[in-house]
Amino acid sequence: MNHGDGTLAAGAQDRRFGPLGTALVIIPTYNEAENIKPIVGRVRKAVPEAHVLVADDNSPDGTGKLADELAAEDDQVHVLHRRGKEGLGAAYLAGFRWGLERDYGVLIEMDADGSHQPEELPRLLTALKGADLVLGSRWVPGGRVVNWPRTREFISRGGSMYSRLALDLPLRDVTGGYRAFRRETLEGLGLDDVASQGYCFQVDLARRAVKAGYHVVEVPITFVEREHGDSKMSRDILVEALWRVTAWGVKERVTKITGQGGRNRGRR
Ligand SMILES: Nc1nc2c(ncn2[C@@H]2O[C@H](COP(=O)(O)OP(=O)(O)O)[C@@H](O)[C@H]2O)c(=O)[nH]1
Ligand SMILES: [Mg+2]
Repeated sequence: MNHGDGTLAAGAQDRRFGPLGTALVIIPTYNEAENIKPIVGRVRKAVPEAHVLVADDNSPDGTGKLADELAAEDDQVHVLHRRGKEGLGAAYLAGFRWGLERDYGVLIEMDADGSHQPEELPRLLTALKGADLVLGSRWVPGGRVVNWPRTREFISRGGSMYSRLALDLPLRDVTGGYRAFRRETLEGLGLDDVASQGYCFQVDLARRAVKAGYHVVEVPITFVEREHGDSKMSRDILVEALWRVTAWGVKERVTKITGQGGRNRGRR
């Protein structure tokens, strides 16, 4: 479903969507000392009404302490200190829980390293006015990556294409981590049994949203490779994504053949 403006959409359309409410930008961090202050500053400037939650896994480089300094001087900045490194997925789940327990209407995923430009947040939020979930997308017309090594681009494009085909998803960027959810969408995804991490976590949420019939829209973004600090991407993260996506794909096909359930079962 191409909207002609570079976006792709999945799920029910022609629905009425309620007002958005206050947004919480969740930024998971592990060793992002050089990045955390600039990125939070850019978010606060780009969307002054939004709040920020830094979900830090007790970074040895002191990122959590720097985030505390920001929170001390700005009551729209919050910090969730976690015990130790448990992966991106676990940090987001804890951040979502924190936000859902409070009065936020929108929960946003964003990296700390500058790859997701806070200046593009208003475009994600505008799209969310007519959607349940907005994906910042590198692989729709108008989306692009800057300074990414060829191998990373190849892996990312390949991962999205494989997920799209294996899981029958009408989406181009399935592994991206720049996303805006309405509160109701997250509440409807059944987060309690999400066990996946890394890229797989992002594929898992996208797939749950599409299967549940939510209206998912992709908005083109410019993804800029980090200048400071190191990527936490690892071979383990890739292997996990590959086997989980394959297992989900096989399970869906078996379910279809045996006639138990099917697509768009459940909500809406
Ligand atoms: N809290 C937390 N954040 C993490 C963890 N792993 C990665 N991150 C953060 O998730 C974001 C994306 O990670 P990054 O290493 O840039 O992955 P890449 O962009 O795929 O290379 C960054 O803000 C990281 O600091 C983790 O185990 N715990
Ligand atoms: Mg990164």
